[in-house]
Amino acid sequence: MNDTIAALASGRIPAGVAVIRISGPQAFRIVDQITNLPCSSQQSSTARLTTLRSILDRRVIDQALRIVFKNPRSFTGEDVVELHVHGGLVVIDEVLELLYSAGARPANPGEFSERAFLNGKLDLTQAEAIADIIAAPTRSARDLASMQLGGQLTNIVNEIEQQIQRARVLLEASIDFPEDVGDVDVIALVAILQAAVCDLERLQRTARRGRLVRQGASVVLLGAPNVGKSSLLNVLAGKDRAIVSPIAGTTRDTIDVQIDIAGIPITLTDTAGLRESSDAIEMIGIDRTRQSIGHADIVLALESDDTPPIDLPELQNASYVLKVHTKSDISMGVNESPDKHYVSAKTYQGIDALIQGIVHQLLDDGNPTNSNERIAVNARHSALILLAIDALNRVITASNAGITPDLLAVDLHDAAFHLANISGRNVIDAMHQEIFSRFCIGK
Ligand SMILES: Nc1nc2c(ncn2[C@@H]2O[C@H](COP(=O)(O)OP(=O)(O)OP(=O)(O)O)[C@@H](O)[C@H]2O)c(=O)[nH]1
Ligand SMILES: [Mg+2]
Repeated sequence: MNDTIAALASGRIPAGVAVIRISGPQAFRIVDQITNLPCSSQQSSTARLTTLRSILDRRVIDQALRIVFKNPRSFTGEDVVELHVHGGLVVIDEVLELLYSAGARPANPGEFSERAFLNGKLDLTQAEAIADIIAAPTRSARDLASMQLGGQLTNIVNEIEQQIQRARVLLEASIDFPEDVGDVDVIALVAILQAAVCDLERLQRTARRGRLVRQGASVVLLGAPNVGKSSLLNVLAGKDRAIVSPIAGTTRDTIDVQIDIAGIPITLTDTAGLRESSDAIEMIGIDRTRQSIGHADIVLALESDDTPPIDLPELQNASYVLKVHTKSDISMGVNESPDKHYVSAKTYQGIDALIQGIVHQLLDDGNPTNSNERIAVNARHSALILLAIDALNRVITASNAGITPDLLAVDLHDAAFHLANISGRNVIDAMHQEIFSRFCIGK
């Protein structure tokens, strides 16, 4: 990180203002070449109006607001300058060219955050949270990411790591100082580890919600022609997106609508009604209907009194099927069943319950606390948590089987290593500090 990087930090241009960010040991020297007043003379974290000039002929390029952040009190921990220029393409290009010719290089994607991480300004979960905030498709996703940026996840993982450190201290003391400490207290060791596994499993159960809130879910409407798929899609979407008609076979192709249900970004897909057909275009549509089942998190299988039932082998492969009886306003109520949702696109009867059923199915993985968690781990955290749980379970089994402490220590070290990778912290340092703070090594 001896070099200095520069890039446009703000979004789509043209815009009123664009922010160009420069970070690195030469940031002030480089910016000084295109402004008159030296950066070092400006108080840190303050803004100042300044004229940007070309290096060779001192031609005026733009008026900019310059904010100077002196290291280590900056986002990256390095010297940082932000130039708020007028947000036109030509201005931005010219300023960046000048900065590059003065010694900066173009920043790689995520490089400012990477520097913040390497300089200890952010841990990995916080760096990920920044990316999540930017990509958040819904307010719920943004809320989750904000929590993570605030260090919520890191704090929880830290607490679990401390439990594991306590177990490691117990174990390593009996390895290093057997005369002083004696045999490992297996009951105490296992109790600590079981508590840690329990906490990790609780965290792990938030992964499903994390995936749904970050990446969204797919809900596909399926059924015979005229069963009311397009009508239901329009009601759920709150707008007339798909054409509705009494003519069977109206929808010929799949139609996607993005909706937000309980903070989960959902792609709702209307499909061509399933029936035997000799119409070439309708058959292509029906083929697409079948394909969409494979990608669906939930299939809404629609039936009504006035259309034939569908019997589709592909439905066996669908991850989840919710049965929906449509047109409840004109239904005769024959064969009523508690495991079906009765809805009407005309009177809206049963629509709220259907939405709740969808949310429940998406979020519920057998854990009642799941949907109320204020954090939700991502796929990377989840993979590391699973590795840590495996390692801890190995230690628990081996401890109960009377395996020697030095062998247990290997798996315990692994568990701590995987958890430290969640935040990206150096586990060895933590371990040393823990041991020296608890034992007086005076002899
Ligand atoms: N009474 C009543 N009629 C409905 C309801 N939902 C749909 N219909 C009617 O049923 C007919 C078919 O509705 P669509 O929503 O187009 O059905 P579809 O399943 O999309 O049909 P295809 O696109 O042909 O596969 C239309 O005449 C709708 O007005 C409902 O809840 N109650
Ligand atoms: Mg339709």
